[in-house]
Amino acid sequence: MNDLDVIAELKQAVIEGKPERAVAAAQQIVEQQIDPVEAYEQGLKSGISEVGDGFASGELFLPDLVLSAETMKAAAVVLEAEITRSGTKRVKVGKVVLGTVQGDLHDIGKTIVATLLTSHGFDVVDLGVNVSADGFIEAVNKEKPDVLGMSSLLTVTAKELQNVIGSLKENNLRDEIKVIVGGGAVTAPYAEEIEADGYGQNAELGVRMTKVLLGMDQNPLTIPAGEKLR
Ligand code: B1M
Repeated sequence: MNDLDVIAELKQAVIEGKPERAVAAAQQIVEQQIDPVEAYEQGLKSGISEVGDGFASGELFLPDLVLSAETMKAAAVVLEAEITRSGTKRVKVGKVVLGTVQGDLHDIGKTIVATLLTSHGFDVVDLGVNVSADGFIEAVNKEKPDVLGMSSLLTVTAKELQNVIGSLKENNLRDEIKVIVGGGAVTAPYAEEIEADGYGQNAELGVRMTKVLLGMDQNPLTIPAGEKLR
């Protein structure tokens, strides 16, 4: 299979909820040395987005969503291992505490952001999903990260991002760290409104934004318009 065909097969396996097929396609992607981040976005993310659209329009149901999500996670393990393996081995460049906000159980996007940050040399503390404002504050106090990253996929949980930023201020921690937000429920204008320091539309842009915030990437031209907030 050529590169495009194998990515298309990965996407189709997610849409149809076939874990074995998805894992086999992911392994083939690794064998053919196709960029695993590209395969993640064009295969896995694109496939699960179609399933999400089908769910939103009422053509698909929760069990379909669950099956496709499980399929995506099975194949993601293979691609994430390759992203980690091929990541540059270097001295740690900064520390990031990361989690999905309270009330939100979506972990797939947050996990790929964690993997990509790790492969770029960041020390990542992944708090998981459904993390309360107190949970984030406790972790910031304990880990003393350079950056706090938060993910939100649900419209109803997006306000939690603002809540956590408020808690950081109340605890006199806001000036100590940079805050970056992302996930399907977040947009660049919303990130700006809640006074986050940065927004990542996808995992790669999230990593780039993290580097910009820490002064490692000085070139504003590398950040598409609207994504550089401060
Ligand atoms: Co849910 N879900 N879901 N879901 N789900 C959405 C988000 C939804 C848009 C589907 C739809 O209706 N079209 C909809 C939300 C509507 C809304 O609020 N606007 C929805 C709903 C309604 C629900 C439930 C309420 C359904 C129900 O029970 N009736 C329920 C809520 C549960 C809860 O959280 N409390 C629910 C449950 C689930 C499953 C458990 C079945 C499953 C999640 C499994 C899991 O994560 N372990 C699931 C899934 C899979 C989805 C969709 C289809 C896919 C999400 C995903 O994994 N995308 C989603 C529709 C969609 O997104 N198109 C949907 C792939 C992932 C790689 O992308 O997470 O966006 P994403 O991450 C990206 C970027 O956003 C960015 O980088 C990643 C890589 O590019 N990014 C960051 C993410 N975080 C970042 C942080 C950063 C920077 C970048 O810096 C810190």
